[in-house]
Amino acid sequence: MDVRVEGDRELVFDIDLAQLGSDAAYQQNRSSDITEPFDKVAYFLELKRPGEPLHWVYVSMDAFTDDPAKLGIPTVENGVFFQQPVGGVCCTTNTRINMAVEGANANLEFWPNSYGRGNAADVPDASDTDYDFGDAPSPDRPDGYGSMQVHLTEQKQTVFALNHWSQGNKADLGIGNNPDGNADWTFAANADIYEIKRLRIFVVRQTISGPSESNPPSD
Ligand SMILES: [Ca+2]
Ligand SMILES: [Ca+2]
Repeated sequence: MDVRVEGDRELVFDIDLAQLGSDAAYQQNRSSDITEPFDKVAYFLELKRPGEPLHWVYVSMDAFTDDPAKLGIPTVENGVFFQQPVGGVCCTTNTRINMAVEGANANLEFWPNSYGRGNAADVPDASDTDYDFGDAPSPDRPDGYGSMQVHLTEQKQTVFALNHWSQGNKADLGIGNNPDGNADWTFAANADIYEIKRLRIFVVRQTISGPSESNPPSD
């Protein structure tokens, strides 16, 4: 596929997921340095298991907020809560998972709450009985399990999932649908299988029309 940078990309957060815990420390937090408006946002997750190549997924999408601070890991303190569709999604990965798309639709499940299996947001074709791309955050458990998931909606494909980050190396973490359990990695408790786990989050300003920004960072 045609992958090229269309526009100007600026780092907002750089997060070593090995450092996760009840107090998520970011290696870089530039959210207060982002002063110009942006059109797109992008998430770049790299995971490496011992003895295997580094795997990555890069997904960009139409900006769903104008506040860069709201692009980070959802907590009660930062008020990040997005349960909604997003458009203009481009996704590339070096895994074998088929999720290369341009201009697709995705849906976000970003919240700090615990959640149930019900398809509370009526995401098309999501399940009421499985943890998947349509689940139900619990209003009475706001400081709960936590979900940070991007899903390709029509493809029923988890792009990436980071759940239960307060558990640090027993957080749930994966690219694509989990082949061995809940598709959205709920209860996988597997973050410790990765020796490298790094999430970078960007804002992007598109400068030319055409295929959307879909090229991961090269460093
Ligand atoms: Ca569900
Ligand atoms: Ca889910």
